[in-house]
Amino acid sequence: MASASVGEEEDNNKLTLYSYWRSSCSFRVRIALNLKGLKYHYKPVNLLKGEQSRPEFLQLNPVGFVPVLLDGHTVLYDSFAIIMYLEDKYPHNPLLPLDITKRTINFQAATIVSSTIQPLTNLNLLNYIGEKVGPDEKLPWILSVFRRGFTALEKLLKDHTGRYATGDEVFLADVFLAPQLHAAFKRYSVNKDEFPILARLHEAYNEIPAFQEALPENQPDAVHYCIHTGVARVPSEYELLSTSKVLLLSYSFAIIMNYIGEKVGPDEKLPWTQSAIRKGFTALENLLKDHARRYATGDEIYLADLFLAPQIDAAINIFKVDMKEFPTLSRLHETYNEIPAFREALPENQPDAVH
Ligand SMILES: N[C@@H](CCC(=O)N[C@@H](CS)C(=O)NCC(=O)O)C(=O)O
Repeated sequence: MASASVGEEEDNNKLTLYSYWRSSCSFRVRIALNLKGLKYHYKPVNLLKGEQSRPEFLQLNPVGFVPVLLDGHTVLYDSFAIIMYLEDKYPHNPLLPLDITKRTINFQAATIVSSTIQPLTNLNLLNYIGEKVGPDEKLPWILSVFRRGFTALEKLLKDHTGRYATGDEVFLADVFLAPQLHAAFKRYSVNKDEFPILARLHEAYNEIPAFQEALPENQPDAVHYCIHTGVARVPSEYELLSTSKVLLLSYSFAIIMNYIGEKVGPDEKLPWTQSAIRKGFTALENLLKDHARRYATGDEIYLADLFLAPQIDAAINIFKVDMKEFPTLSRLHETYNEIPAFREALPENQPDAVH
C-alpha cells in the first residue's frame, strides 16, 4: 500500500506517512492504513541519524517522534490519535467492535501496549540507560518491560480471544499488539512459551496481508543485517529515499523514575522527569495554540482536558516544573481549578491523601 514519493508529483489528496521501518508506532499506523485499503506515500525518518530532531521534522511533530500522518494539509501525530482519525474519517472496515465490552478490551489492550510497554522501550530512554547505567543494561530492562506488559495482556485477553485478540475479526487491539509482538519475538527473542496466547496471535497476524505488508523488513527504508558479519546491507532505494526531506501524557513515569533512582542515582530522578515533562508540554503548547479557548479545544470540556488537568497539576505541584514557557497550559490549569468536577478529583481531596 505504501509508495515512495521521491520523484513523484506531490498529491495533496493523498496520505503521507512519516515513518521509520523499525518503529512499532509507525508499524501500527501502517497496519491500520492497509486494513482500510488506504494508499499512502512513505517518507522515511531515520531515527538512528536523529532525523526526528531536525527543525523541519519538529515543525510537523514538536515531540520529535514518528509516526506523523499528513492528510492533505492536516498534520497528525501520535499513533493512537492517527488511528482514531482514520477510523472516524474512513469508517469502512471498522477497527472497533460495536459490543461495548469488546470495545473496552480493545482500548485496554491498545493502552497497555502504547503506554505501559512501548514508551518504556523508546530509543531516547534506551540511550539514556545505555549512557548512564551501561550498554549491557538495555536488554534486561527491555525484557522486564515486556514481561510486565505481556503478563497483563495474557490475563486481559484470556476470556476474549478467538482467532484474533477479541474474537474472529481483526480490531484495534490487534493493530497495537502485532508490532509489539513482532519486536518481542523476532527482535528480542522473548520466550514464546511464557506467553502462549500472544505467541498464537503473533502467528495469526503473520498470515494477514495487511500486516505482512506493514512489517518493518518490508519497508523501503529497511536495513537488512547480514547474519554472519552483523554489517548492514542498505537497499539502493533506501539511499535514494533518505536523501529526500523527510500524548505523551501516559508515560509510565513511576516505573522509569524508580529505575533511574536505583540505577543512576536518586538525584537524577527529578531532572529526568522535568525534562520529559518539558518536552511533552512544548508539544502541547504548540498543538493547542490554535484550538484552546476556555478549555483545551474550545469552550466545552472534552477528553483532552481530562488528560491535561492531572498532568499539569502534577508538573506544578509535584515536579515543580517552571511553567513560564507554557502560558496556555498555565491558563488551563487555573481554569480547571475552578470546575467542581475537577477540584473534587484533585489528589489532595481524596480520602487516602497524605497531608
Ligand atoms: N505515543 C507516540 C509515541 C511515538 C514514539 O515513541 N515513537 C518512537 C518510535 S516507535 C520514536 O519516534 N522515537 C524516537 C526517539 O526516541 O528519539 C505514538 O504512539 O505515536
